This record gives sequence, structure tokens and C-alpha cells, in this order.
Amino acid sequence: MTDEHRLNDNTLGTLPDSVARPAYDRKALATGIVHLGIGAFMRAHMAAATEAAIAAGDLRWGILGVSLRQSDTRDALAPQDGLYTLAIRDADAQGQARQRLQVIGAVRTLLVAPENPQAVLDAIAATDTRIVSLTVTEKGYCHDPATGDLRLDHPDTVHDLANPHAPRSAIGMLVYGLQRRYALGHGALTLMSLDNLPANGRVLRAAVLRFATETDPTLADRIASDCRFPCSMVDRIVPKTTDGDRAEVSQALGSADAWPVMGEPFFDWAIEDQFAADRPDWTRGGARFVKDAEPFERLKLRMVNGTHSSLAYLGAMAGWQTVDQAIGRAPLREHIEALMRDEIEPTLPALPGLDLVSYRTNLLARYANPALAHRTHQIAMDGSQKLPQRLLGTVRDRLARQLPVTRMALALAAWMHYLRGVDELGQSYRIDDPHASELTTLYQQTLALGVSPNSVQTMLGYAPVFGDLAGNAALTAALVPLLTSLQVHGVVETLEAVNRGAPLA
Ligand code: CS2
Repeated sequence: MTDEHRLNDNTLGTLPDSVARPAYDRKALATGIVHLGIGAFMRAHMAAATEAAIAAGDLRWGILGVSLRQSDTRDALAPQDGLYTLAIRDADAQGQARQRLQVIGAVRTLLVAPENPQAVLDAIAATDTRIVSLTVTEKGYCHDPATGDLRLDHPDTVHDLANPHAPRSAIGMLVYGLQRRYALGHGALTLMSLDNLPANGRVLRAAVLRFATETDPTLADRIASDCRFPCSMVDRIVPKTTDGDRAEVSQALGSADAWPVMGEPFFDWAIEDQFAADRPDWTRGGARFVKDAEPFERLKLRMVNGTHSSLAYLGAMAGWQTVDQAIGRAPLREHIEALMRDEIEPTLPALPGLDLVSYRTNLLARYANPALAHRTHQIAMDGSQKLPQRLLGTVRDRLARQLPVTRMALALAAWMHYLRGVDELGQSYRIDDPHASELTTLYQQTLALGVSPNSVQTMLGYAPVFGDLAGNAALTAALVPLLTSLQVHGVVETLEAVNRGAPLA
């Protein structure tokens, strides 16, 4: 398609009537939010809720999106005046895939941090900016996942402490941006993490203050007293956009959209109502403001992300490429349901009004959504960063109460098994994880020595992931037969044996 047929401000009026689009004056939009890490998730989640708040008449909340590494999002969206399509996908009563399209107008400007780090600091310092939000993934906090502390020896932290004018980590950008903001006499900010970390606001606060203390202790004191770091639970399944999605959405629009985002209809966002200045009314888009996000985060990280990762490692090893394909296999479905009901739910705090049985049923239906094609390998990435909050908290709680951990341990065993880099159909894949080389070496040693309490304890001794679980006898005893069974009999037979409660050979 030529540029006249590219989605942008000028072609908005030519879209089919069925496509929702901004009805407000985009030129009148101020930039109230700077977002670091403008990936698909944020564009299908926070930007959609912000769009609803803007559409309700509050034009203060346009978004400036920053890519921390690559220029691809900016390259796709700048020629589109920041516009992109959100395609909400599911199946109708007959099981036919369908989608609802909405063009989102909230993102006005895009920056690529490595091209112009100063522009990012200026945006954080700008007077209209009141909120800086982040989706930088777990590893973007440069922290130790087991302890939660900022790693001063992390290469990005080391770099940023030495390069105040050209930081490359989100934490460095925030601290130097705030330094500039205070120098200009502009007021405090709300810094809002939207990543899948427990107490994400507190993790962010601790990392920012640690970094600021290294830079200038008075700055750290000022940030601690002025800025707010609300915790939040975010939930929407957003698979990576494929070329097929681009073509399909562009066809439906009659205009080319170089980077639409796909999402499920489900949306949840529980955010603590603690803001340094004002904030959009995100309830217009389905968010809820809460006093304490912790019980919501725990529920979501353990039930959704914990089972998602379990399903992803088991499914990927069995050669099941997508989540709906995997959950469609009876032994896996039975296992995931029992994992929630028997091992995860008993560790959750009570939440007024929450019906766990419908939460579980609804989650299984979300996984079965045939229109998303969410890849198991996508979820499997960055396991070292994800396991602690998704699985190990539940494991710790159960071990402390001397409860069995068989189904939880199966997820850990499947993750280890995944480190072998080839699935049961003989397909090899790349292990995408910042700790990939140490972890695959450790796992190769286990394979060479044979699975035994000793070799499993060597894996559990990997402190950045397992922390104080190193040497845990009960966990080792649960892992040894599961890992052996996965290696010898494969995923399906192991699942069937666990489901029957049969001893594993
Ligand atoms: C997934 C999450 O990719 C992953 O690791 O588990 O992105 C998940 O889809 C979302 O957290 C759902 O809210």
C-alpha cells in the first residue's frame, strides 16, 4: 500500500464504520505521560485505558512512548502519527475467530532512547509530564530477582552511573530525568511500574533510590519524599504481533498499519491510588483504584503467570506451539486445573468478592482462546527472571507448611528440561534468557551426570533464581523423579502419571 493508504491522521476518516477511532481533537492533546518501554503489552493495556479517559474528555494525558533499544516501533508508528490498531480477538459461539478493531490515538510522540537520550531526560523533566510509566520486563529493573536489590555490578547500572547524559537503563533515565526536573523547578512525579513483578512499585522505588543514592544522596531524599510509586496488578494476554496479523488488520482497515497489537477481551488493572499529582480516570477503561495491590498481584502472578509458565515449558517441550493448542490436550488441562486448585489457591490471601472457582474457570477459557495463537516459546523466554515471582513464592509457602509441591515442581522440572534446547519432536530452539549460558551449562552437567539429588541440587544452587531454596531436601525429592520422568518418558506420560497420582519411574 502507498503512503496515502497508510493509517494516519489524514486517513482516519476513510476507515470502515466498524472500526472505533478517536473522536477527540488529537492536536489538543497534552503530553501527561512518558512511558518507557513502549511494547505491545503497554499499547494493548495502559494505552487503551488512557484512550478511554481521554475520550471521556480529559485531554491532558497524551503519551510519549520511549523505546529503550530498537527503533522499530518508532519507525512503524511515526509515519502513522502514533496511531495504531488494537485488535481484540476471541471466538464466537460457533468457535469462529473474530476481532474488534479500535484505533488508539493516545500515543502522540515516539522516541528511541539510544538515538537521543537527552530527549528522554527532557521529556521526564517537562512540566506537563505527571506520570512516568514502565513496561521494561523483569530484567529491565537490573535487579537481582531472588533478593529484589538493584545490582550495582549490572553492566547497564555501571554504564549509567558513569554516563549521566546518556543513560541506557530505565532506572538511569528516571534518576537523571528527575534530577533535571528538579533543576528546572518542576514538581514531583508518579513513577508507575506495569511489569509482572510482585510489589512492582516498591521494586521500582528501591531501584531508583539506590541508584540516586549513588549519584547524589540529596536527590535520593527528595525523590523519596516527593515522588509516588504505586504498585499495580496488570492483566491482559497480548501475544507478539506477527506479519500475518499486520496483513490481516491492514486488510480490514483498508489502510496499512505497520504495527497493530493483538489482545484478548479480558482486561484487568488494579492500581494503588497514590499519585504525586493528578492522574487519568483509568476506570473509564476498566481499571480499578485500590488501597493495596498486593493481594491482587499475588493472585495474578501465581494463578495467571505461574500456570502460564508451567504450561509454556511443558507445552513447548511436547511440541505444542500455542497456548490454546496446549490447553486443548487433556492431560495438560487436567494438570493445570489441579495445579491451580490444589497447590496455588490454598496459598492465596482472601480477597473480598473474589470467587476463585470462577477465576480458575475463566482463566482456563482465556487460555483456550483460539484466536490469539499465543506462542509457548514466547512465554518461555526469560525464565530466570520470571520463576521467582511466578512459581517460587508458592513453592516456598507450601514447603513452609510442609505441603506437597509435586505440581509446582513439575513446572520447575519442565523449565530445566527446556534448557536442553531441543523439544521432544527434535526441533531445536534458542534459549532466550539473560542467564542462558550459565543455566544451559549447569543443565548439561546434570544431563552428563544423570539426574540425582546431587545434580538437582547443583541446579537449585543457582542463587540468582533459587536464593534460599538451594539444598532444599523436600524440593529436591520432588524434582528428581519428575525430571527423570520428563527425560525418559516425556511430557505426556509424566503428566498422565502425575494426574493419576502414580509413582514416577
Ligand atoms: C506471559 C504474560 O509472556 C508471559 O510471560 O505470562 O505476558 C501474560 O500473558 C500476561 O501477564 C497476562 O496478563
